[in-house]
Amino acid sequence: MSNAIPAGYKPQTSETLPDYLAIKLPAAIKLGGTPDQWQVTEVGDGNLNMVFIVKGLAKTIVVKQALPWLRAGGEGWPLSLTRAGFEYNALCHEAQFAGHKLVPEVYFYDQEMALFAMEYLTPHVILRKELIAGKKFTNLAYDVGTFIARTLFHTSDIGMPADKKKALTAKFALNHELCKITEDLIFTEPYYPAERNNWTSPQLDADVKKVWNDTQMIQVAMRYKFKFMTEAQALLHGDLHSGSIMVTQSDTKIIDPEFGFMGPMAFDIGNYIGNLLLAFFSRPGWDATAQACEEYQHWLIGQMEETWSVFVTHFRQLWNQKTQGEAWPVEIYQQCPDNDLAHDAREIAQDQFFETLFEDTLVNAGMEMNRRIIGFAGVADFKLIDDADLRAQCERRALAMARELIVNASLFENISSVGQFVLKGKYEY
Ligand code: SR1
Ligand code: MG
Repeated sequence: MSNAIPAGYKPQTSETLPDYLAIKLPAAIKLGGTPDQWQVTEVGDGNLNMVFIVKGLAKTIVVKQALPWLRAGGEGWPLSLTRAGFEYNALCHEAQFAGHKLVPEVYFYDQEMALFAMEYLTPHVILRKELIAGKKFTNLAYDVGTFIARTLFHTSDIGMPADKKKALTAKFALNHELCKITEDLIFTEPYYPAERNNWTSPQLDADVKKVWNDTQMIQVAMRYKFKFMTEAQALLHGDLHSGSIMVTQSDTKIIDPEFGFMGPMAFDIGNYIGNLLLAFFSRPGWDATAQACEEYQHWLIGQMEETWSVFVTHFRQLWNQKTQGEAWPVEIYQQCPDNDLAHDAREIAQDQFFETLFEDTLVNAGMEMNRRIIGFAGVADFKLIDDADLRAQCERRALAMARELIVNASLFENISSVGQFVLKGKYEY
């Protein structure tokens, strides 16, 4: 894929989209009525792309188009159109491995127009909005945990044949522009006075300066930047925060994998856990009473613990049943079903694997928390708290916890001990 703008590329508008779709939409997708009867609304509120809802008389679809720049940065922040293709490909792979129950269906992709059309999810709402509203979801942890387990397992050397895995690595290696955004915004800029940083000022000025002088934390951050850049372990969603998940009471869909690439597994899990913790620390800004705050915070910690344990259980199951994948190969670990030695060895191998992954996950969670408070891209959980003093108090506690996760990740024995530690609240920065 090249970075040049294709000759036929044109940013779509609510006015132009019906005529375009009338020609391009596959015949099987019947919106009903004629193009002049289709209602188009631009609803994109993310940082990168245009998103249209196209409502026909019989069916509604979503159309997502990349612009040659980053939506949140304007024309001064150019970004190649190829990201639409990476997102389309990531959605296809995720559906293949995690199933359509967890991933929206894509109807078609037009490379020249850097656009694809997909299922309209209704009555789904962005999870971040629901968390801010203090809502709870019964299946969420199970759905997110299994999504992460399936996509990561099946695209790693543990679950995928080496030739296919290397081909997948090559395919997504060209998504380097979006990787660079993550490398800059998560792993670099929060740790020095970068121009794009954006924190609650003046309330957090001193806290942010402490971060810039925290050599111990910065050394870990830089080590994890290197891991992010070099550990092509599995196909990541690459931006798995609560704004990339849509929910109803009974359904969960993971959307927006435009940052997809082959990277370290801990990045996806850590990103999600980091966002649950950001929600946790924002609660005093949202709940009317201390009791309501405490109760919802316990639910969020429960989500963190359950998501991790569903992920581990599911990943282990897939590993136990595997028939391919050259890492920890079946020839060594499953020579015969009654081979207890091989069985024990597999369990030990898995324990060691999850121990490393757990520590890396905690560091990545802390990195995500820091960048959402200090860096360019904040989160609504904090940003929408009007009272800046209260917001800063919440953010300060989140920064303190992020530091614990980054610097002391290896001291946490398991996910419940992280939960207990967060709830006890004995951390200061
Ligand atoms: C410049 S893009 C900022 C952020 O928005 C996306 O959702 C990613 O999280 C990215 O880091
Ligand atoms: Mg997004």
